[in-house]
Amino acid sequence: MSVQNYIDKVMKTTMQSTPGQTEFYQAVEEVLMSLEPLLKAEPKYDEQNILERIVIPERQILFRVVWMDDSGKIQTNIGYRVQFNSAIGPYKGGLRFHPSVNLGIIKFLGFEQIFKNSLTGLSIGGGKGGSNFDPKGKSDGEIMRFCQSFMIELSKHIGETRDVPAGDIGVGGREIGYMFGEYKRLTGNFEGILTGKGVNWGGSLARTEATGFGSVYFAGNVLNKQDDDLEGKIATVSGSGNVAIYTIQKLYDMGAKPVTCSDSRGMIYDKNGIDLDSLKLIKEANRQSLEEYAKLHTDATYLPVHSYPEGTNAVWGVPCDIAFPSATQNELNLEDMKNLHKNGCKLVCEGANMPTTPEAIEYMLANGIMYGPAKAANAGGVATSQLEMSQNASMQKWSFAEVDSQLRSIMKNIFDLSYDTSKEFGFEGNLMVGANIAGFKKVADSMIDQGAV
Ligand code: NDP
Ligand code: 2IT
Repeated sequence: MSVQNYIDKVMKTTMQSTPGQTEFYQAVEEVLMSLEPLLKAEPKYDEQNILERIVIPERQILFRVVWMDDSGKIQTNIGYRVQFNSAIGPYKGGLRFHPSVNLGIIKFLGFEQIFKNSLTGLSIGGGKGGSNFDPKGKSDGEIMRFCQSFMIELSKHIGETRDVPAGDIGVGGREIGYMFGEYKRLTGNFEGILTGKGVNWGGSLARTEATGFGSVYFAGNVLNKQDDDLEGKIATVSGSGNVAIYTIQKLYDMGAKPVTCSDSRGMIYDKNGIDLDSLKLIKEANRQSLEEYAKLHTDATYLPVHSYPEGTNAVWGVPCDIAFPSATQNELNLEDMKNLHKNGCKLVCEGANMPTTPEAIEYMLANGIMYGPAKAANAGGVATSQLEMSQNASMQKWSFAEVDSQLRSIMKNIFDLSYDTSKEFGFEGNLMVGANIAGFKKVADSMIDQGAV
């Protein structure tokens, strides 16, 4: 069978056997198409049925989460944990709490996590979980009762050497704390079963900053390869959560100027550069809308989502040298990419998972815009989670500088591996192809070593 027919066959079976999982198909198709040169060079992956195996999670757990709201009413949500692949280590990946969560979303995230984790060079398998719970507008007490109920079931499936969840959209330090407390109450054990923990109780310094910092380090590596750097660059950033905030912070450290941020209700354009202290106050401390930013900074423009030009995300209409999509999946489409191109954008570096649509990726590559794909560019978060696991296992605590320096070198290694692999397979500089092949190869070879599992 030709390689293209093999890929088509696996895509078709996936779509027939798991109907309605659109985002999952999108993630699978991107990886499988990128693997073509590898599959041509090495028939063993077809002979060993690797593609058929790798698109099916080793295990997926779906459970009811029942909790009581502040008015005494019982509320019900669905909980998920998809344990996708443990060929190179225990399952590792975040938990997402957002009303849009369904099995297809968790599977796309879990699938991407397999290859991202492999690229870090560390021993971590791929997994993801979450719930369709909406944290917006909930009191602390409601968040706590939800997290406790969620952990009552999740605790049966996780463990330091089995599966170690962390944060993602809607899950930060507060939620990790409530879940960790409940796990300890249920089992009596103080164990590193989650990462992103508080620094007083087993968390790693620099984990909070790691995804955003790592994304900027990655962009720096891409530019360095072109004898360029971040100094003086104008950057647009979407989102205003964990990843966006620390992307903005590190951009300033590296001499760049971030001029936008956004949330689900609107965006801010501040030509003077986003004021980091105001952003942290509004988002981290007070969980408010970005509209508050425009009240503090009268020079800045706030644009609500309903006034964005039809079919576009207004963040990508702002002229920039580098774009950092750092909010959510499919937030940058073909029209947005055309706008970026028209305005002279040189690099798109993905802090979020799968933020760029396939048509926009195609246009970007065809028009010479450099591309830092999510699996490589945002791997600093999970890599630092593994550094947290390492510290927990050895009962050590490393300094911020020590963790940050390891993060920097991991991001450089990921860039080099992705670049060298793209070159080896005849696609020099196409980091999407390089990252997908390099991430896949290590996992697939490990699956072959371990037999029919
Ligand atoms: P947060 O919950 O801290 O922030 C998410 C941000 O994105 C918020 O500003 C939120 O706005 C916005 N957002 C979320 N969903 C949507 C949507 N459907 N439409 C518009 N805006 C939206 O999450 P993170 O910063 O942790 O995660 C951001 C992205 O980075 C996600 O794709 C995540 O998977 C990815 N990522 C996260 C890592 C981590 O370590 N946290 C690691 C690697 C990747 P609002 O508050 O209004 O909802
Ligand atoms: O998408 C991701 O890599 C994350 N949300 C972080 C996962 C982790 O285990 O730190």
